[in-house]
Amino acid sequence: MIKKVLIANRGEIAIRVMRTCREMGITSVAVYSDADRKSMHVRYADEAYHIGPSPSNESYLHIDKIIDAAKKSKADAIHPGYGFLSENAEFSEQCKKEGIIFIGPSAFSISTMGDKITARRTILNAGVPVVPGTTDPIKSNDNAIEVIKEIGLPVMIKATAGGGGKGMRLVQNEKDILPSLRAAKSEAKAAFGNDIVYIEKYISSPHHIEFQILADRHSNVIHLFERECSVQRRHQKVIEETPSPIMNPAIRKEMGKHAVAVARAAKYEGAGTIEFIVDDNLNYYFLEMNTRLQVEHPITECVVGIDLVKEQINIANDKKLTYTQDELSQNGHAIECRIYAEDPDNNFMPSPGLIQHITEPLGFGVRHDGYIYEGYEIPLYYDPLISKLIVWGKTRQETIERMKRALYAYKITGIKTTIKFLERIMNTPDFVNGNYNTHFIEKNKKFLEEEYKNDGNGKAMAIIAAFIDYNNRIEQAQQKIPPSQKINNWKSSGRKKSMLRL
Ligand code: MV4
Repeated sequence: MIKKVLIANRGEIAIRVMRTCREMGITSVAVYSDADRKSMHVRYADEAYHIGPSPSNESYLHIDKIIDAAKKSKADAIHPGYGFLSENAEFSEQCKKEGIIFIGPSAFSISTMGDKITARRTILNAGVPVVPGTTDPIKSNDNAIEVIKEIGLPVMIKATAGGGGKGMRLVQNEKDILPSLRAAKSEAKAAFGNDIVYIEKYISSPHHIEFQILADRHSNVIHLFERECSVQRRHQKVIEETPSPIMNPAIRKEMGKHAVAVARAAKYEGAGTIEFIVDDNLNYYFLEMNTRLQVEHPITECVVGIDLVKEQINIANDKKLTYTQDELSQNGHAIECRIYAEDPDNNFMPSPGLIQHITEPLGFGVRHDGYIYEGYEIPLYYDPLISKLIVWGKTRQETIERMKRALYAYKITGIKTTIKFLERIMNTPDFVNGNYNTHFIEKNKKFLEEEYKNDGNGKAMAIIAAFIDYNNRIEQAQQKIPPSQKINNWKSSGRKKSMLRL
């Protein structure tokens, strides 16, 4: 049984993992770099070990230093959080060799899904829809031209070692094929030391919808429904919500089954996420699998009522899942806003510096996962994410109103943050009526550049109209479903689900 966990991470996620450790009676061990001597995760832990200089390569990404700290502290397990070493197959393997439990999947699962061509092959064999395209590396210029003739333009050229948007090129015209191929290859070579690419049909204006899965070591695999992650800026997610406004029960069930099949095909264990792109007609395609706990996991926790870190630890302890798929349901709605130390009015320039004042939002339905405090100086070495505001509500509309209330109450001075940008999104008709895809921020650029003021003008009316539009659309979608399967998204108060899970 795990008694002591070293958290190989920093910031909000390190603290989030420590919270669950404390609930489970597990001792937590922090590691920290020079820049993080005064970080909250160090104070929050039961013990802390210095692992080196500020640059990640010499600290949080340094496998030997982290394993050393685990040995020194006599930790029996390591939780990698997200980012850093969380999807590093070698790290998972090293831990195993040293007799330390890695709270995450095997090196095999990580490398199968980390190589996108291998992932596509694996998934295709499991009968899951993948984006039409190649399952072999592109061998030459002629090969690329030949393949694109078959698939038809537009296409995406993607690096097999890529993911999250790196080493990717959209090709719309024939004359751009070879230059784009070259660019994708050299970008991939520089970023990953591997220039192998594959080609996919381009799905225009997609939604990004992902499924959370849990797999134990006893062949039980379940999914915890979807997260809608289409609100993003330059491949960085800004807002996530669940349930997805475009989903219906039939598609949800189908995609959930496919998500479970992907996890089984990868011989997965622990918590993982299957990403799909979904077009306006609800055609969906596997995109990639993330073999880690994700930033946006709390919205699933709120709506499904399960502590995902607790499940990760139980699974690492060889325990069986204590519930089946049929026992899970989505209760209400949750939205996460990511707060970055960036200036939304200056092209999202990073804004590190000293926190002069912080007032965190509180109250019913509000969860705040952060790590900054007054007098703390945000270092420039790491991710600019400073906190996540997660809000739960009975209905989508209530959740949006509650999020606006929480954003209004959230004050940070000393640095620039994205709080006001998030408020503008909450007051954008396309968001309010759930009518958005991955182009949302681009499409609403003008709107999102202006300060929102509720002065009873046309803007305020447009938002009210958007709420009405959304509710009507949901009502109509529900009416197409046989009454036996109806789930009521905005009047769940009558159902026997009394526990609010936050
Ligand atoms: C695509 C696509 C359209 N068609 N692949 C972006 C990040 C990486 N995970 C894959 N991405 C995309 N792949 C095909 N065949 C559009 C995107 C994409 C995107 C995907 C998810 C979330 C946001 C996105 C923003 C732009 C492009």
